[in-house]
Amino acid sequence: DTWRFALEEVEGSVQDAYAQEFKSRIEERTDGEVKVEVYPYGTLGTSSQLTELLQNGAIEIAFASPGHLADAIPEVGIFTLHFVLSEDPEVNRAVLSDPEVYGLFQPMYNEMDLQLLDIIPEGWMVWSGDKALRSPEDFEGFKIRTMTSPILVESYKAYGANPTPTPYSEVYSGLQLGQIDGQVNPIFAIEEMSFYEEQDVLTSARHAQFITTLATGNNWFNNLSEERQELILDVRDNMVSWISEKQREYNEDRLQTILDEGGTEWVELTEEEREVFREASKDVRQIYLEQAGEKGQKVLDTILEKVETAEEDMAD
Ligand code: 6CS
Repeated sequence: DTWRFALEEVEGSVQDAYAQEFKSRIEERTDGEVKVEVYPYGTLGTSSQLTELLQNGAIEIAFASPGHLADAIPEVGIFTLHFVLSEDPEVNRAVLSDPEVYGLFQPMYNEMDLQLLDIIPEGWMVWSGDKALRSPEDFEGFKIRTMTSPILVESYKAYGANPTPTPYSEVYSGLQLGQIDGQVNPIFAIEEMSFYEEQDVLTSARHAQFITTLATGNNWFNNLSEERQELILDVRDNMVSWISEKQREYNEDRLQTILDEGGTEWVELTEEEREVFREASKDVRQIYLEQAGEKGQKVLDTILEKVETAEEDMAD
């Protein structure tokens, strides 16, 4: 068998690291009976197009990030909201792999002919621009590129910005041509996509992690033998801490690469500065609920509650 695995990111990315590791574990455990072919970003299309390929069975496995997927499944837009998940990666790991959280999303994926395999953080989102973005005033009229889901536009409108949703592949040229003033992504991506070359300042507000989801076609998954299904789920389980460590390493190393090269300033917001954004982001939850309805309410309540409980548990 050949399983085609498509990435929303280029070679050398966190998604690529995941896919390469997944490939080697699957191929080893099936004694080469299964071949996993990895397709980095650019070979098959935009994120939304990859989701369509999954849905119609043209590929078997792909990453589908909520920043794009919320177009089709509004409830996953929760993962693009600011200041909802914890600042503690351990807490987020516990919440995101909680069967109850996961179980809320699975039927939504199934309805869209998808099977949800995992929800994976890829690191803190960082703002890049020609200036530091320390307050909503700094965002006034700032043309920021966001991923393509409507809820993201709202997140940045709440700060007074002028958001422009575009596919990932158009960000670099947008910056170069001055069609956008800035963008937001985890550090590893800002480095490997060369966005920093066109930007003077990186601002870290720790407002949200970049979250992706790993999915397969639903029919494809359901038609696999039980043994193969269990293999996939087992490999998935065993990769949770592996990828968590990997992304931490990638983001740390690439920040160093950017700073070593010079010409880019690194700004970390203070707690007071973050608080202003936290307040400004609150109303966006209402818009999320308008877009995601009752199921969205359930998702938001469950996640907020789980984050709180997990934070208390870890503090003990
Ligand atoms: O900004 C984007 O569109 C993309 N960013 C990352 C880090 N991964 C995939 C996503 O499509």
